[in-house]
Amino acid sequence: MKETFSAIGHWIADAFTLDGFAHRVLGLPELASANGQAVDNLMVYLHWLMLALLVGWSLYFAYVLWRFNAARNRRADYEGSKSKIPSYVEYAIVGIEALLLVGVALPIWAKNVDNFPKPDEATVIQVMAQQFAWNARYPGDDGHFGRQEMKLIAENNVFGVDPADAAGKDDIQVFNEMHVPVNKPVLIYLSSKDVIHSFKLVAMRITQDAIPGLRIPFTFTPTKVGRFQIECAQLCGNGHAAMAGGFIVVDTPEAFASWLKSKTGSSSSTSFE
Ligand SMILES: [Cu+2]
Repeated sequence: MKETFSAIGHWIADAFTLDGFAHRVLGLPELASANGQAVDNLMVYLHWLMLALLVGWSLYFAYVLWRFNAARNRRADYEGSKSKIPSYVEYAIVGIEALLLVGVALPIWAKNVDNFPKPDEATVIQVMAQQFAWNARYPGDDGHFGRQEMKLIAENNVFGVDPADAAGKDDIQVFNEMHVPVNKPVLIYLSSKDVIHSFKLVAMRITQDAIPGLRIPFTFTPTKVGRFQIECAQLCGNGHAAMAGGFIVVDTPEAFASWLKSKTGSSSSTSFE
């Protein structure tokens, strides 16, 4: 009996740690990136606040039902309560919410849109979304993307690659499955060839809209080897759901190197493997 109580006590204590609350109580999906921890923590802080409000308001509601019931109050009081406490409580809640927004949420966002890794310290990928799939391009062994030009873009050349440029000879182009090495920042330059799509990787806690005509950088650092589904987070047409056919495969550095080697020379201006 004593052990049961102690086990339950431990479970409850653990459920109220940051990680325990995120996964046992909120059931957040698996986290597989370094940048995602801050997002999960924010989720937990928000829900702790919501929980405190739920408990607080419920207690207050019960108190009011008791304090102002008909048996205790035969005649209506037209003055009502003059207490300042409700205002103070409201100010405190607004203060906590402002703190979460300005002190926690904005810094996370600012860091994610401002602190990009240097290209030579990251896995750099160009991603071109289309109805209804993902094209991806790697710079190959030389670390340089070949020349690209808008007017060269065609049905079978979504990145507008110039076949005459030698720097593009070892570029790699893949369709719907991109590999990255674990524990190294990934820097993606995202665009779209037709409508607005959105590159969502739940496990990495990353979502970025893909907008035709723009090349938008975003970054994440994968921390777990595995195969993670990419979803399109903007309704982009009648085949929208098919965009969940995109995957990021996080490899060990060795597995990534051999994958890259196996694909070298695949950029020959086709969008399909
Ligand atoms: Cu889409």
